[in-house]
Amino acid sequence: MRVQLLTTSLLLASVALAGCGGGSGDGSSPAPSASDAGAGSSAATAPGETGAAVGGGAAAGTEQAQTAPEPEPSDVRYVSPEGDDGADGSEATPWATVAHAVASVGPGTKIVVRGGTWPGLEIAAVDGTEEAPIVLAGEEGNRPIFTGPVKVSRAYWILDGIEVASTEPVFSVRFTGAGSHDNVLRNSVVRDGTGAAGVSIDLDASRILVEGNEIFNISRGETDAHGVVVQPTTREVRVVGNEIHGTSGDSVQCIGPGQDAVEGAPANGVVIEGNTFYDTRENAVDIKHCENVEIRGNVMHGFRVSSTSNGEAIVVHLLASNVKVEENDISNTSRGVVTGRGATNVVVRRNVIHDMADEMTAILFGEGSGFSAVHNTIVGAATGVQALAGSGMPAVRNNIFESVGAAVNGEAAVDTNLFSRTAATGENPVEGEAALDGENVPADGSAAIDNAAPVEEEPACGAGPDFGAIERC
Ligand SMILES: [Ca+2]
Ligand SMILES: [Ca+2]
Repeated sequence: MRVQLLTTSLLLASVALAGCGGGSGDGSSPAPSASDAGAGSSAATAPGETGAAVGGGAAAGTEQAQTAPEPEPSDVRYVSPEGDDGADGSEATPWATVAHAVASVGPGTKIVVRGGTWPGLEIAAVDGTEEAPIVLAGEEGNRPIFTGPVKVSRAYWILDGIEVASTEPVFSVRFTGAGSHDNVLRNSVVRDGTGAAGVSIDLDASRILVEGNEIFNISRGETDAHGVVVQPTTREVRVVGNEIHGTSGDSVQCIGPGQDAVEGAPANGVVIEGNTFYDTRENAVDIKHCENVEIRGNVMHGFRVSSTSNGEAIVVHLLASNVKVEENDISNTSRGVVTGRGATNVVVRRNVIHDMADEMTAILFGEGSGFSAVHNTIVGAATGVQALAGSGMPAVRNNIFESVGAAVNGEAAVDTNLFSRTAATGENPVEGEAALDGENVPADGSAAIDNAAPVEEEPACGAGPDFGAIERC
């Protein structure tokens, strides 16, 4: 039995889980496997060269990497539409082109790009260093707009406060190649793309942080295009605190080798945390053959069945392995979290899945192994957990089922859940009012409080652990 400790927590103070499964769910006919039909079809095809395989030893980094305090720049240079590349790039006599600037500076330099429109850009000449990254910053309050794609193939670059509005049918922002590592895209806007993704991390790129951006209107019509795509052979990619919406595919997709992408090792160590995803034509997060993935603390809403998707907020499938789906808030979607098609070791824990569109299925386990649904709060769904044939008897424990038509369908190890306005099932059921407030937090007197199955190693507030996603203190 797996016992996992929560590393970060956006929703709760102290938490606990585990215990052992037992019992069984009530059988019912399986629903069609969540297929995300055509998932990745013509999705994130990495153009050009074929990436060499990388020994994927890196584990999913959770909270380290590029978050150390940033050194002050040792030099600041300027680029202005009124500048001159023959000048010195000082504030008084700025350069004229960004291309000249990015090829001319060294480690520790901050390049400030004045407002205006600029052509696409390749950062291919100079590396920063860990102690002295190179910053390409938009002018504050007057953000420069790049009307062509921005491609980064060197290391230790920070793109900060720019806008990329390329309508060329290629990735709008691309971190590519083994030389592209320890790079950051932050506080920026990527919009109006017509390529396979707004942002691509591909071909051996590593330690890339995409943070605090708005990425939207990335569309190829009825063909999928994603906000961010993480491709095979990459390592340690973090997508944190972004708002990604209005794509014709997913907000974030991690695509596997051979899945309409390059061959090589699967992407390894992907963290998708604290983002807001909504209103895409497919999914919020689509994880295919990638390894060591954490999807945590995101808010997701507004996903519907389309010609290439079953309307899942999160789909983990196609040989994805070691995936944690934790502490997300998922609503107004046809399906909440779906695993299957050979996925292994997927923990669905402490999510609040509520107000389902069409009152459909909150959590669906398809073919695969090592699945569990623990400490989730499921409110207002036709089906809480569906376990299809071949899903390996997933553990279903310490969840709240509130106003759910059928708590568990299929073959699952159901033990100790709270059933509120929901027919009880499984071993050791607890029946009572969850008394959830407007934020789906149990109110005083809730039957959820202190009544869940005790768990070794993990602390709980009060007399015992609470059912559902949130441990009240
Ligand atoms: Ca998808
Ligand atoms: Ca408690």
